[in-house]
Amino acid sequence: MSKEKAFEQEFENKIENEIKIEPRDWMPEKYRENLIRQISQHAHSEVVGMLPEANWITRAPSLRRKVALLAKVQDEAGHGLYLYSATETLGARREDTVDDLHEGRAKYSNIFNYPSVTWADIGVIGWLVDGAAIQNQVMLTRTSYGPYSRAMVRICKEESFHQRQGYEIVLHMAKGTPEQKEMAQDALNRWWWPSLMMFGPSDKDSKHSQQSLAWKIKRQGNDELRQEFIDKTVPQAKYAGLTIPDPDLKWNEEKGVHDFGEIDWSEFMNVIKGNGPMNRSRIKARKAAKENGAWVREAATAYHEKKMKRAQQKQSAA
Ligand code: FAQ
Repeated sequence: MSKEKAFEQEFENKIENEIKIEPRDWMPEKYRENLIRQISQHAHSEVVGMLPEANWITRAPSLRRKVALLAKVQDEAGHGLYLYSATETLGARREDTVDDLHEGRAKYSNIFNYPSVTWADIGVIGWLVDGAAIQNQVMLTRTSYGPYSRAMVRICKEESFHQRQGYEIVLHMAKGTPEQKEMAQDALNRWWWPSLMMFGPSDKDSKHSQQSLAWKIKRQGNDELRQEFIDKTVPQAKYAGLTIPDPDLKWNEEKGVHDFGEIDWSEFMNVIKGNGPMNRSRIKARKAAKENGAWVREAATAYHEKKMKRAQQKQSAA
């Protein structure tokens, strides 16, 4: 058996036996590339995802709400950092990954290209967007690549807190004044369908799913996760007294799941191609953050270099 074949066999055995692939292990080039694609796009989603919520930090209706929102937005930054670090363990350079986002070569979640226009949107983002993120990411704690799987364990714990804080805002508004309830319903109307799109295209149109499932990068298909999310969320909407904006939504007694209406995939394609309501504004904000933070990176590099030089001098003097 050639050396390459033996490595391949060992890799396949590990996948088969649920043994994590670690950064120094041999892996097929396509496995590495697919992971960098998925993890970096996930990282970009976390970082771009800070923007619609950050929009409301200064206008949060109470100190308690402000503290929770601040903590949530900071958590998302942390998630982005763990995930960028995970791509670095695969040989990607952070500068290149970030440039890919800024130059439109990399995608990020469709959902963050919609505006957050009222306070109720912050509740609905936590409830639905973090809810969908958890639904998708719990399976990723069992992904075959070690650093990604370990990052996902912590991320999921934090996302659960985010989902709770969002649903609490929604409940509060839905049980509040008629105006507040109307705001909550309006936010649900606008975020429902884009949230369902977060799970990606239908399995039959998903170009990466088959291989990603075989390599256990993904552990469940897009449609299965979407269905589970709908089945969990419908009773939550009912409990809040809100209506899911889908006239075709109904319980299917035979299958034990909810049937739901047609998703507008042309809207999804349009948004992920860069033509959603907020795409340009989101990338502009990320580019500005990079430019405005240049002095911090320079100062940190200068400090690090000075520290290294001192350590070297000390070592050669000893
Ligand atoms: N948006 O073949 P598939 C969050 C692209 S984190 C944009 O099915 P795959 C936290 C896909 O990249 C949310 N593009 O792809 C938070 C591919 O294009 P490519 C992000 C999408 O990878 C909450 C093409 O379509 N979560 O919300 C989307 O097997 C609140 C074909 O699709 C993750 O990234 C989409 N929704 O399955 C932060 C989780 N869906 O790359 C702040 C990890 C698909 O060939 C506030 N990622 N595309 O050019 C995954 O699990 C997978 O990547 C999927 C897509 C399931 C998203």
